[in-house]
Amino acid sequence: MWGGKTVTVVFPAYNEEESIAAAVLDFKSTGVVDEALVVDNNSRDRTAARAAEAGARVITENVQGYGAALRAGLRAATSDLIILSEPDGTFVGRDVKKLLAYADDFDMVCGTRTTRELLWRQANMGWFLRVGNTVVAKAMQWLFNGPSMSDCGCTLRLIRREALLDLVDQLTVTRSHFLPEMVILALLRGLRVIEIPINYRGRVGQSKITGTLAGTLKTGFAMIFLILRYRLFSPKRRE
Ligand SMILES: Nc1nc2c(ncn2[C@@H]2O[C@H](COP(=O)(O)OP(=O)(O)OP(=O)(O)O)[C@@H](O)[C@H]2O)c(=O)[nH]1
Ligand SMILES: [Mg+2]
Repeated sequence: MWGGKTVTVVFPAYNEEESIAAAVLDFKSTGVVDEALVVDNNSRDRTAARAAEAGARVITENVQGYGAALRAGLRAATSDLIILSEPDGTFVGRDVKKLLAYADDFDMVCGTRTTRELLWRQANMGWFLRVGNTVVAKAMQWLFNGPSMSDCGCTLRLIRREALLDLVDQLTVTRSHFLPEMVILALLRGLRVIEIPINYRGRVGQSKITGTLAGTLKTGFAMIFLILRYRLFSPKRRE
């Protein structure tokens, strides 16, 4: 609970048996997380069992993809405040308090992994990823009149329930370029969005999106096309 509001953390998970229990326990140990909701996305390992043992609610999403898993989690969460994270050891549980500190004043609080002081030594955030994430984030900021943004791909973020209900049915992306659509839909609705620095650590287990240059480029270009498509074809911002 946070200021009388219930808090759920959603973890999309595809073959994360090595790290999922530690992630659930880390976030729950903050004392403010009421529910850890793991979305098992056709894992072939013991992800679901390990998550349940650690005290998470586990649901299954059969449509494969990072976006499909996150969307299923957003639909299944019933709390007042919903936080998206990853169960691969990259995010730090105590950072939820940073997101929550802004939740009274903003509808959506996004993390940024581009703050040098908060990048851990093993973090997969070399100059190419950092510059790429920032350039795409800036495009979103300028084309949609958003707040200052420096990371288009940080899963760790918070959304208030009322804001989520306003946009959840409009989310269409099932694959890895899911996050910019969530921000654009929020900005088009005139919701209050802010970005804040969070910690970013090295990953446990195998990287599935930004672990290769090909994967990074594919996701990056998909994000750019999505942003341009929304800019060219979506209705004007709602005030
Ligand atoms: N890539 C991918 N990730 C999925 C899928 N379903 C759920 N996920 C989860 O989504 C998160 C993102 O995938 P990651 O492999 O961590 O990709 P990333 O965060 O870009 O890169 P690293 O953390 O550096 O490996 C992980 O927690 C996955 O377990 C899926 O179908 N594909
Ligand atoms: Mg990851």
